[in-house]
Amino acid sequence: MSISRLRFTAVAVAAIAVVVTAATNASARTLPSRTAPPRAAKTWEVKMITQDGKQLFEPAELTIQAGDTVKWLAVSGSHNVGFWADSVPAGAVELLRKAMPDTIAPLLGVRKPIKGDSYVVVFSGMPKGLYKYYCKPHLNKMMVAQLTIK
Ligand SMILES: [Cu+2]
Repeated sequence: MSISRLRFTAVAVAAIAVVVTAATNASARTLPSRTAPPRAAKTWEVKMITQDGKQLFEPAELTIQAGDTVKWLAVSGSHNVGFWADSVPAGAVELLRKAMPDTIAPLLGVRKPIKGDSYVVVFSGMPKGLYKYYCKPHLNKMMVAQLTIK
């Protein structure tokens, strides 16, 4: 074998070693996210506010995980929480109907006029996706918001 042929072989072996090392590192990097344990369920707070002539949910967009709880807290004004049956993921309506306490209509909770009161829903076993909701008394003022279960 000539010197140049030996050099070529050495370079080729080194190149293969680099590729194998890179591939091993890549799989090592992605491993933790695949094996990460599910976190404990959380409780999130969404404020229901009337302020300066406006009515709003704060935050208006929230991302949670299935099993989490959302507590809508009355801060000012009188509000409620309602979901649109056609604006939640497939299969969510029946689960949501069972999970919502004190409803005055399908998927519509009672009003909470007293500061400090809250309306609480546990999103246990709910399908992933987008859940749009509203406050019935202030729907004409666009008091709307959304939850994402990821
Ligand atoms: Cu409202």
